[in-house]
Amino acid sequence: MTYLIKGGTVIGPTGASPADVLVDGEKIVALFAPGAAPHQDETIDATGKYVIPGAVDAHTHMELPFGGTHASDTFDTGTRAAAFGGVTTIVDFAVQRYGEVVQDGLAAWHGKAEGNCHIDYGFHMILGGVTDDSLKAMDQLVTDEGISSFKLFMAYPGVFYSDDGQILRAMQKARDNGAMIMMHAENGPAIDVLVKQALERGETDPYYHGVTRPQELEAEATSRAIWLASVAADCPLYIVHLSASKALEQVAAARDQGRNVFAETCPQYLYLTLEDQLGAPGFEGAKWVCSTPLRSKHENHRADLWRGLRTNDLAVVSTDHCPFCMKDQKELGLGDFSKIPNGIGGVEHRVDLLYQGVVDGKLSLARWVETIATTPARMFGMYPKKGIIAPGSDADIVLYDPNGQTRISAATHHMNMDHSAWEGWEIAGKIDTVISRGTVVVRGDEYKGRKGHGQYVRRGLSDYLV
Ligand code: DUC
Ligand code: ZN
Ligand code: ZN
Repeated sequence: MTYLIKGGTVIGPTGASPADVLVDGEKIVALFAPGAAPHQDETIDATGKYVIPGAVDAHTHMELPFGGTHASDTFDTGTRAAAFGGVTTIVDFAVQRYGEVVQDGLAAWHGKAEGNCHIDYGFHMILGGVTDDSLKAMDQLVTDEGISSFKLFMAYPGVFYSDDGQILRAMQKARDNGAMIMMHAENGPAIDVLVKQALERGETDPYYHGVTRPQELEAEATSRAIWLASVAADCPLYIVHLSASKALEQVAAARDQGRNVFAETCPQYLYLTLEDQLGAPGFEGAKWVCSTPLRSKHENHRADLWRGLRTNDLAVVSTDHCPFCMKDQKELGLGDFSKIPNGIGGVEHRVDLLYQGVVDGKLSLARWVETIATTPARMFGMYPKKGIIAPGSDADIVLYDPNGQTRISAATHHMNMDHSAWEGWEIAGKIDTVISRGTVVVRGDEYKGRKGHGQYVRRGLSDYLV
């Protein structure tokens, strides 16, 4: 089907301009000055709307096994919720557990996702064990499977943790095959000492999850990862879920030297705090137990992170979507914060929450689109198929109403969670229409998409390297 999206203002990484967008089948075929397009029988009226590329969430965890349970969104529920939030592509983390063959972990993730996704999806690979075999597998995944990024953990000893020697070996391999190393940068062994000491003092509430993961241990790990990448001949390095000022300083210093060091942050670190959320009365704070943790409102983290987004020291905003219900899941940590499954669900709200940053004067319109769509597509080898409104690109398009209003609540969200980290928040802007490869999947509050529409995206190497 061919149709024209008429009367809107197209926003891209270089700014805004009024334009009409011609879609043919699954692709964008042309952009026209307003009114200049040949007549089309089918049109979508975008008057008064921003026309932005479908958002790309490069960090989600559907069905992740964690802390004795599984993240509560399946690929079905999670990608449907993502579509409601203006997301047309996710990149989820396939998991190689310790001792498992990498390709078997990947096959398991394909098994979970295939036929169940409402929007397009790709995979990063979590390496739970760095061995000769998994290093070899990295080459095969880059060459044959469209997986060009690998996540390692400096945290969670005994679960996902890799030591410095293992990290260095994986970085050397990535340097050779062009892949990106994604790093969970927190000093896990030191955190485990602080956790044990806190529990011995009887400090068991969710608040202490934050206290026992101080920003120094994020900054130290970030710095160590940057040095290790330097030893690996400037292997491309991407720090995930950066939350703290001191960690940002490490990234900024490396970038000032022209290094291939990049970082993302997430909406929770831009808005929420250790005191107001993690420190909520009783067990309530469990809703916001995630790692890296929320930071203190008495320090400058949130302002520094917004600044980092403006200066591109933070290139991407992802969600680290990893939802757990309070009932039976977060509750596993009643009386012991270290047993609360780590994660916040937010795949549905990132586009709106970042638009609020535009309204608040913290981000330009162009930077909004760049950080939620264009740069993640470029960073992870999906551009220009994804992340841009341009001829030849997939017709992944969101009509966004800048004058609308969004109210967030567990009663109305579509994620499979019995609470919302953003309950009662009223924010500016509203998703109006979401188009995935030419098909309207959301119009207003109505769902028009279908399970199985989403296709696996084979990714190339990053085109964001300096
Ligand atoms: N952090 C989380 O909060 N959840 C899943 C894994 C992670 O690194
Ligand atoms: Zn992580
Ligand atoms: Zn994560």
